Amino acid sequence: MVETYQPMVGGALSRDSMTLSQHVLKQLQSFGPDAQDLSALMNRIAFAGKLVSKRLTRAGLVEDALGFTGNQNVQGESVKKMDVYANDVFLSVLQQSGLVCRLVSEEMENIYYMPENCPINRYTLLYDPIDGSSNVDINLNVGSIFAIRRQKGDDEDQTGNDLLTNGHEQIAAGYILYGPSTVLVFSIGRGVHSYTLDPSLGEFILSSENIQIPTHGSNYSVNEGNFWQWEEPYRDYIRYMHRHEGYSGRYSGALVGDFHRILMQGGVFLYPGTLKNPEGKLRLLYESAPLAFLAEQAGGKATTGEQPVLDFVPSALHTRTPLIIGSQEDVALVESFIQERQLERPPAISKVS
Ligand code: AHM
Ligand code: MG
Repeated sequence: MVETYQPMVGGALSRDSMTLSQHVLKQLQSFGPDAQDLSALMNRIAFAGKLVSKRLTRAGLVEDALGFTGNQNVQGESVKKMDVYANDVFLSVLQQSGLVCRLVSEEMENIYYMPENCPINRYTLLYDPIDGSSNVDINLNVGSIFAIRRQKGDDEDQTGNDLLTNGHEQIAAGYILYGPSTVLVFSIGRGVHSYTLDPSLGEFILSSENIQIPTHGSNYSVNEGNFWQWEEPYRDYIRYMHRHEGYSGRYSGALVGDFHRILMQGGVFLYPGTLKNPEGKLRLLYESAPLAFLAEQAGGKATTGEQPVLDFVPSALHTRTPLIIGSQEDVALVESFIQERQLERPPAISKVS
């Protein structure tokens, strides 16, 4: 009888060789056209991440990688050269893919159409090419955030109105964290998984499967420099944190990095409204909603303080929302301060007819 060969390193090797696209197909349990599309799309996003990662790694050594462009984006923020580079990388990589018809980016005022792709496929990519741009010039972590939506209708008049819908319409969402290693975290609605870029292979390899946010963590992440610009409930919450043992403040200035810590270790990130920006700083479609999708997939929670982030319907492409996101218990603690103050408010006087 011929003996069947038994691999000696089977378990370890099959894990080390589980690439992103293989893993997407495994999750979808299908090789059908939709699964192939999503797998190919994720592969293109991963490729964009590799290009951005490569540029960031060598940013101090090449011309024109660091600093500002001198222009402002649609939100009135100064644009960095790396913002433009990363934005164009996503455009170029997706143009070639044939898979994406429309792109919405923090760096572009209007929807970017790729008409040649529209008859073939009707996916929309919404993305923040460089999240945490203030970290770029000092070699600290930054990220890219993305969400994928399936286009509703033909959008012939190019209004993009079907995008002004809630976050449950996202079919996939994730981020790439450019830190000591480059990590891609995403969900297609079947749990949250992370993949680490192995530079020697040039491949994202599965590194954590089915990530669950701990129900409680010790970290709270917020820009306390805005303390006097917040509404009272947020100030009460921070006073509470200062007076109780067991909490650590952690704020890197890049949402992706701060959220990643919370995803892995628990805690809460918050960006409340301020006097200057009553809706906060973070944009719904390509910052808050994708991370809320991940948080919920990982057993966590995300709210605007008034409603779940995923239920929020934006009025425009670049609408902002306050964001409170992370572990169930820690988000609930912030909410309890908001509700307490609401209870204290005098009841509205009903009109007597
Ligand atoms: P950006 O995408 O323009 O970099 O803005 C988003 C970033 C988040 O990563 C971060 O949480 C926040 O802005 C930091 O803002 P601030 O400097 O006001 O704390
Ligand atoms: Mg951003």
